[in-house]
Amino acid sequence: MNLQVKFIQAILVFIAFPVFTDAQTYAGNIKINQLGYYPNAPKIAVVTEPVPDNDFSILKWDSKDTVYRGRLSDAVQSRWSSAQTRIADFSSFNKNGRYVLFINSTGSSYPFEINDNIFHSISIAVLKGFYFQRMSTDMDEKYAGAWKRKGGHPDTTVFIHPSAATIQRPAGTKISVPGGWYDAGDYNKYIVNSGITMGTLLSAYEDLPVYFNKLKTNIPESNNGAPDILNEIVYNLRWMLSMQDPFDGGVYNKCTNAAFDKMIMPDAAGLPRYVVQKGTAAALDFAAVTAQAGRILKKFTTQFPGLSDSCIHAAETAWQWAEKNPALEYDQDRMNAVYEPKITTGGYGDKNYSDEWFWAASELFISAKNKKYENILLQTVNDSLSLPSWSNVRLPGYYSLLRCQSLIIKTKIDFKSLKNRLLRFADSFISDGGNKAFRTVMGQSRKDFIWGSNSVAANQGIVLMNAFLLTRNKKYVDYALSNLDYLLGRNATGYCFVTGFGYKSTMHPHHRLSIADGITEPVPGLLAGGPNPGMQDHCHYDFSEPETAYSDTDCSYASNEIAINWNAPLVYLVNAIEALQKEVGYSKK
Ligand code: G3I
Ligand code: 9MR
Repeated sequence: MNLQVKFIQAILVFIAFPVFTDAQTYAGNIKINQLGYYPNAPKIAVVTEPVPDNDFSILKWDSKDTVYRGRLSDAVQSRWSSAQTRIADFSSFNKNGRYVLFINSTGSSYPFEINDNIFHSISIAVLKGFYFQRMSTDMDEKYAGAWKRKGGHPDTTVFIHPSAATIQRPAGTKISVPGGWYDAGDYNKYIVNSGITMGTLLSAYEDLPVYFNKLKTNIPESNNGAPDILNEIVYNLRWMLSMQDPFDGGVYNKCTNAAFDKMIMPDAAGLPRYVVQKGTAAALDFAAVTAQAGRILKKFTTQFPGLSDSCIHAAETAWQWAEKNPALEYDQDRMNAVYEPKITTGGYGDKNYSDEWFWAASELFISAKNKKYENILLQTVNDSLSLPSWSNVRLPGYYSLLRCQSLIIKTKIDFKSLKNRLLRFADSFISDGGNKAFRTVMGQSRKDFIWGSNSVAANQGIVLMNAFLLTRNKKYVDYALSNLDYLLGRNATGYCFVTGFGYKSTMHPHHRLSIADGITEPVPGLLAGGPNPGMQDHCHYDFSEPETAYSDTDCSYASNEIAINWNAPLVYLVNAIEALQKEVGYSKK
């Protein structure tokens, strides 16, 4: 059976469960990774009080035979909700099979599996999620299954917005910027957010090329001899390249409607599209992505003739534009005070560019080896580290420099201190044991619960995986896995946040494609934003504490949208764990 068939079957199996099983037969207060565990990996479930018993057992799913007995820990008060939790640790049980966790007074958990390659299907699905986000193209049943659809937003006639007018391209000039991925639940495309997304996916490939060279996602390009992760990346890269003004090297912030589309399918949309004002963050993110893509694509000139060279050239000209415009903010309110039509779609406005300079200089230095970039790096290489997000891209630069040890040790950059700094940062997530109520790294701090909090969990996982790649110390993977467990169900909401997977799974994402397509199941392989006590959407939330403020409703864009910059770190995390399962001894073979 080929992978494509398996993938479709896997998706059908996972989404079939919520439909065919009675949710009442499972105890919702047992929070568990709803997919399962590798045989020799840590295995933890969390039970929320009240639980009168002190014991739990693991039963075979079909025969209900008891195969393992354990004791629940004492209760722990969660710091981010009223929940009190008790831990069920069955790490020492390592026999392959399908099981439930059972507690006398409470009942059975959702079924889960113990097996090698436990995250194989979801690893493919979250990367395939990007295919489903492609714009300007029809989705064939062969690739998209039930989610086949007509293309929309061709973006071959897009207007220069007055904020972006130049002598060569006055307001109203028509340009063509087709393709790319929809950013999120909306139908616009934003360079800044594409930046961090592409950097994360490109880094996944650079860190694990042997694994990704073999991974197929059943997309139209699948048999062209290039890895599918790169095929998917190139779909968005070609769009990004079209967002550079050939006359000056600057990069438009976004291609957008003036206002968000209604909840309609792409082929029903038809509002005018604009490219808006250029900006420093967009230019530097673009430079970083194209520099990184340029060096990776050097090995794939047969599949992508000329693309590698075009990328490096685009990176250098965008950098030169940024040198002339070192602090040009994209401030949508200020722009709207001056120009018509007013643009009310996502802003992704950023005022601090030191991280963008650092990231672009890192990628350009590695790809073009020019000393001038090294000098820029030396200025801020010792600045403190923080978790990546669309507006914070210092760490992606670090990851790339650390990946290129043989180059960096020949420079004035101190590789050892770079490495120690990353390791200290990784250790800061685990030094006091993380979030004790759920035994995850996620939730160590209140600040983890922001708009898109699930990407915080995934990005913490990437920091830890990078620490593993630098040290080969397995403990970092164990901690990264705890955050994957979080995303797949071991969290205070009890949701598996990836569409199409698990038993209690995100069903109503704020995602126009999923809302308008008339199919009950959402488009699969997409990560919901996650708990966000900000609740800026004013939708109905059953709970409002930091770790429970999640609303699985179409309405909730602040907790239940999906976005490319949230999916990308999950692609990295789950694929990296899957790729390294044997090396760290999780799987038996
Ligand atoms: O910077 C402050 C920080 O200092 C403070 O501690 C924190 C407390 O919540 O807030 C921080 O600002 C937040 C900012 O994101 C940076 O994380 C804002 O409150 C929050 O409203 C803002 O949310 C962004 C949201 O757009 C609204 O602008 C999300 O990060 C961003 O992912 C989201 O992106 C949208 C696009 O605009 C449109 N497309 C969909 C996409 C996903 O929802
Ligand atoms: O659908 C939009 C979503 O993609 C954005 O993340 C969000 C925040 O910018 O805005 C959503 O659009 C809403 C708009 O902001 C307010 N009116 C309702 C819109 C759709 O529910």
